[in-house]
Amino acid sequence: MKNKIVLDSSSNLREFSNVDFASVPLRVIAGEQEFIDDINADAAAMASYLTQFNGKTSTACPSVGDYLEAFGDAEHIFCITLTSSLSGSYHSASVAAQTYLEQHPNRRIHVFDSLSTGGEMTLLAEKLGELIAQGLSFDTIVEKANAYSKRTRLLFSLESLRNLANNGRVPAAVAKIAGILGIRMIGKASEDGKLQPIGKARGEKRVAPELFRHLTEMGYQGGKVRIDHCCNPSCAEELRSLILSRFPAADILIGLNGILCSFYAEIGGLIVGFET
Ligand code: X90
Repeated sequence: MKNKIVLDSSSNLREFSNVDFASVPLRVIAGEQEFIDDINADAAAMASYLTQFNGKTSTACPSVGDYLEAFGDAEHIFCITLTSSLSGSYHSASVAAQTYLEQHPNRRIHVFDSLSTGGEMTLLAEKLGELIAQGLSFDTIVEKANAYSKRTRLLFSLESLRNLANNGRVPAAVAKIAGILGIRMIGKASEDGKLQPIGKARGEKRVAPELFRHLTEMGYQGGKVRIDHCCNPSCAEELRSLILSRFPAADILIGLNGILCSFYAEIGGLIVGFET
């Protein structure tokens, strides 16, 4: 059986080992300039370009056609999207899945709404990879993956809410409470896939300790952690050290935010997916 795992690029996952894989890019648009969130994209360069750019910026999710192209000719497709509460990516993927099944009635496809982004999507993809390797049936894989996704969470620290607020991805009231500029906000993905502020970190030095405190309060017990950052390796490393000092066997990977996540989490932002 030809299996394929398809994620949109908000997962920050760029390659995958044991299963055929595709990342479907979102885009950031700044005036005439378009930044496509593909494997070659330089998020740090975009972030520094945007600090000089005063015009209107926006983002775009993948189209139905983009997803159909990514599905290719696989027989069993497992697709994971950015939360449907903040993006049309899940909708595009779902319409593409319907079209695909009309064209290929004997194939199977499941679209997971991650209700999240970044490392929490990556963890689900890794779990799918394991379940596929075990040779389980399509329906069993979907069932076990859904159960697993109830045991993962997402935390993040954002340099500001500017791009999220300007693009209507957080309500004005939330942005106001957090303060739009100049405050590092700690937040989590809520149960319904929205951004939920849970605290502020006053000063860069407080970010990793605050993230670690929330991680344990949210039920982390030493399992997997997937940390992605934009231009902030020291904060990511500090979080890793804090986790390892309490949980020496923790499986922690540090990666880079792509174009989409770097746009919304901004320079310095961290996105952390973990198991509870
Ligand atoms: O144009 C589009 O369809 C993309 C819109 C994306 C909006 C949210 C992206 C979030 C990126 C920032 C912090 C994490 C918030 C996650 C809440 C579930 C990362």
